Amino acid sequence: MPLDRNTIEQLAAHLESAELEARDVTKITDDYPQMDWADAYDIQDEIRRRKEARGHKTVGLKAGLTSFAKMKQMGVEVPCFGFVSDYMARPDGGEIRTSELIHPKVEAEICIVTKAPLRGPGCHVGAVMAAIDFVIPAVEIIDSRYRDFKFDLKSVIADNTSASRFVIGGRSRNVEELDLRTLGVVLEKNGQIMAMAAGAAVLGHPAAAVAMMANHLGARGQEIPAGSFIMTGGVTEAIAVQAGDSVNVRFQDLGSVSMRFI
Ligand code: OOG
Ligand code: MG
Repeated sequence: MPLDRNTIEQLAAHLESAELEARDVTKITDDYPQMDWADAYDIQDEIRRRKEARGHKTVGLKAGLTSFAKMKQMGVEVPCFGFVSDYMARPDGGEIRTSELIHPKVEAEICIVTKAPLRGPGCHVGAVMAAIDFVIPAVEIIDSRYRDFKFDLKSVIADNTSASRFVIGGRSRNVEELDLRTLGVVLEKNGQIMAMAAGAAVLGHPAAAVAMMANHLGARGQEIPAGSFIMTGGVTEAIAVQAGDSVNVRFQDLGSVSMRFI
């Protein structure tokens, strides 16, 4: 852990202010090239602590960069993990204010809610399947705080994996009713199909992203509690949006999730 506690806290304040003020910043590894993975997650944990101390509830966990399409788009090869807070949630069919954001992009995500805790090491797809209470679709609106959405993995982890807004919608289903690998997803913007994929785009199986998350948290002495809402990561590349755009994502067997950007 090359960064001392003071620097971790300073960088967390720096990145969280950029988020809350919708202002872009240069990537932090430019100034702290020596920072390591633990530092990056420590900065993210400090951002979470700051939000919770102000009364914001952490309402979900997210895996990011879990599909090849996303890894290729962002030029990285390893998934990352973050969280979402209560104030980031927007209703299905609702409006999202672009003036509160820097350069938003939308992602289609297959999500799960757990009914049992998951703790690594050794967590696998089978353990995750047994712990799924239900499956529900969502659209994540990511908004990197880094200029032009350009970052490396450590910088984006520190920036809470670009978490910004999310919309849960459609309908929930029991996992036994679905094949998470072949579950089709069609992402439309202004009525035009922008991207499509199946669940297997996420690490071969969306539950693999959750197993990876449990193993990652286990290495940090943490677990995924029962009752957690977890986004498994965008199945396609992320699509840029601006004021005036309407987005609708159709999920096979799970209904659709839509929103309008104003
Ligand atoms: C990082 C967050 C990626 C996903 O679903 O892949 C993410 C980014 O691309 O800005 O949330
Ligand atoms: Mg995402």
